[in-house]
Amino acid sequence: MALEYAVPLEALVDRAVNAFRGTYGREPSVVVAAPGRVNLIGEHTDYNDGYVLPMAIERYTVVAVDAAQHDAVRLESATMGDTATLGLKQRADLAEQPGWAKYAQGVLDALREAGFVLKPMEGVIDSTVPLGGGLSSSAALEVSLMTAIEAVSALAITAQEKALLAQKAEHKAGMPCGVMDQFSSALCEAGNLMLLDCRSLERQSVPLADPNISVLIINSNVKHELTGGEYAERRAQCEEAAKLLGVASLREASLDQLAAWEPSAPPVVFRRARHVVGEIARTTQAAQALAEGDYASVGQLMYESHAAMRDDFEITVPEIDTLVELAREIGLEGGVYGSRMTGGGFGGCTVSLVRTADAEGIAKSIAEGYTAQTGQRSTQFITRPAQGARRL
Ligand code: GAF
Repeated sequence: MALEYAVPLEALVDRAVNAFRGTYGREPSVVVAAPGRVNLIGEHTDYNDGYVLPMAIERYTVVAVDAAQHDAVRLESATMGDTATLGLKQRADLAEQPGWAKYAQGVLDALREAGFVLKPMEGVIDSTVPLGGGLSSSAALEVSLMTAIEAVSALAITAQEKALLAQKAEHKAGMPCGVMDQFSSALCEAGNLMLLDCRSLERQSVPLADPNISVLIINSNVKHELTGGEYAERRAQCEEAAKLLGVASLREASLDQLAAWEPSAPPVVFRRARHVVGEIARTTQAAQALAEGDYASVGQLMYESHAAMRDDFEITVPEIDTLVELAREIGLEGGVYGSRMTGGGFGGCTVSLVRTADAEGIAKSIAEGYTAQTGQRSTQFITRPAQGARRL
């Protein structure tokens, strides 16, 4: 079987609740879930005030917790098999803590700095979101933990506020991300993609109801931590381009303006800007085409997006390019409308729009071609657009 099937959310919840009982000897009072996301198109546009078109995926992080008598937040990760003890009133020393603790501590710090009073609690985290795969495992952790804290500490907080605070938490963990991932995990709706205007924060639902169309995610299993520096470098280059163009953000720049600027522009900064300005336009066009059921046009825009990420933004890796080429070779006749890398880059996953009846065969053929050409193994799954964070 080429396609991997999801652990159902109910089974993941059972796992987390059982782990809670095993560790703490009582029932959790609060259980929440927050999903990962896949971005159909609109990459590295969020921090340029542009548009993104993500959807939540049927892969979740579940947090089972209860209030506690001590003065900290204690969390066990069933996925990683380790435990973090985090400071409520001040930051814990993270040197002795597992790697994921920096995101959890970021959540506590962001909430505290926003003026919320947090109660001590203890709990278990379990997840089916692949780690380091460009599917927002860190946003799922931040948003699920914040949703659990919201319930235990009885905070009055809107979903949008939660997404913005979760973004702050990620910044505190050393990753200067935009708003897309946390908005997706906190606010996406089942059955819909979310066209998010990252300048005004206005959201539009774009339904994906056609049963003949599926979203196929293929994990190259090439992992890369975006706290490594390349992401921050891309962001700085975009800011430099906006400054040189005399605009507040690349959202304000047009392709004509770029063409006039090209002869005097620093070449690398120019190419970064060309990706972003083109990608913002492609994203609104893709949302429109998707709403009209014009999947061939959506697919074409996905291929163009991938080429721009590969050649102008330089955030793909050879393994990811191979996955997209294998999809392209299958083509429309074989049931592939389009394919591109999704997420921050330097590894992770591709997202492809495919005909449902052909999905299994497409996944198998790409997986075999990938192993033959790279010697690596991919994992692949299909998902419908899932529901954002909620208390269960
Ligand atoms: C990462 C970031 F967290 C997002 O904000 C976004 O910039 C994305 O990379 C690229 O589109 O997932």
